[in-house]
Amino acid sequence: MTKLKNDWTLAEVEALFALPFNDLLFKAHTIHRGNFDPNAVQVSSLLNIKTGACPEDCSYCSQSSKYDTGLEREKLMEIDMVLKEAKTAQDNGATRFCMGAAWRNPTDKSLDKVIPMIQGVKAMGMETCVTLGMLTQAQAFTLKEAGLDYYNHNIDTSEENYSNVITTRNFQDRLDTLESVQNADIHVCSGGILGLGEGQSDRASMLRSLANLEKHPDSVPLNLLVPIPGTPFEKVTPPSETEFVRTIAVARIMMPKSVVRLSAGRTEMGEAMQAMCFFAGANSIFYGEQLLTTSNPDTNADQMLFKKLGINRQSVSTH
Ligand code: SAM
Ligand code: DTB
Ligand code: SF4
Repeated sequence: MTKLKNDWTLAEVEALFALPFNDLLFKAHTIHRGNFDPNAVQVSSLLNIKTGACPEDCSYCSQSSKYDTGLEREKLMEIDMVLKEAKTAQDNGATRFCMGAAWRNPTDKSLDKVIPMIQGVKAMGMETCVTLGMLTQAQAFTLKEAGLDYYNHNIDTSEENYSNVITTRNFQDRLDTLESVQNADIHVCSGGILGLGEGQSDRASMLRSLANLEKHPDSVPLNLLVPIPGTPFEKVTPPSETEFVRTIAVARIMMPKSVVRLSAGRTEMGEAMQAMCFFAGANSIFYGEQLLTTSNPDTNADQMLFKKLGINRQSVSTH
């Protein structure tokens, strides 16, 4: 198999962003079609297993203890409840269950409590994903042994914009965890958020950091910021719709075999916008009425949208 390109220069990525919209979309869709069934979209469901009181200061997040967002903190969820939610997600057609915790990093003790959750969800026949913050190499190996399929850890924005968004950790901390996850041979899920006050060259730089990892992330979630009252980014101007679609298209071109997820922010997107994202190369969504702490489109609306577009809900694989 030919090696996927991971030596992108910023100028090369910016040149993709600068293409006329139709040329960019045609290029991205052609690559999409060459690698995936263009009518298949993978669906993942999310569950927040530990809510709020996070010591990090991520300026977009409802769960940071630094901002008064009115969110009620909750301790780690009981396993029975987690498995009940996973069953509901599976009955609704999700093939992957992603459990998130508002931690800077898990302690070994808390990780021990998450492991039976992973094993329980896996035993139900679903793919498992967790997002628990920064990991040590040993913790990544422990998760691999527990049978974890995916670890989500977003780089969120460009290295250049990072300190405008988060000051309690740095960009390299994120890359270090991604390296530990890759070393443990767990599938990497890593992407970012659009609408964090970044410019186009930041978006190019963020995608460059993802595509220049030793191995492309298997899954690349691209979120549109869900503005949270009480956070510093409550009133940031969002990118235009075409700029969001452009970013999906550039991600598809740069990481042709990765699954690109149209993630948070879909409640603010109309059908045509979402359809354009699928055309540009998005082939996964979060499905179910709740993301972590905010809402997602209702499942009936998503089913109708898929029907209108002739999209099949299934696990996607490259060809
Ligand atoms: N605490 C862990 C961490 O930050 O890695 C895991 C949970 S954290 C909530 C998971 C991801 O959700 C973040 O990295 C960020 O990309 C995304 N996220 C959080 N708040 C968001 C928002 N308001 N809008 C869009 N995406 C958001
Ligand atoms: C990802 O990239 N987006 C998800 C998941 N990975 C963990 C989280 C979106 C959170 C949106 C805001 C909220 O619901 O709190
Ligand atoms: Fe904490 Fe994660 Fe929210 Fe940052 S994004 S404040 S690390 S829960």
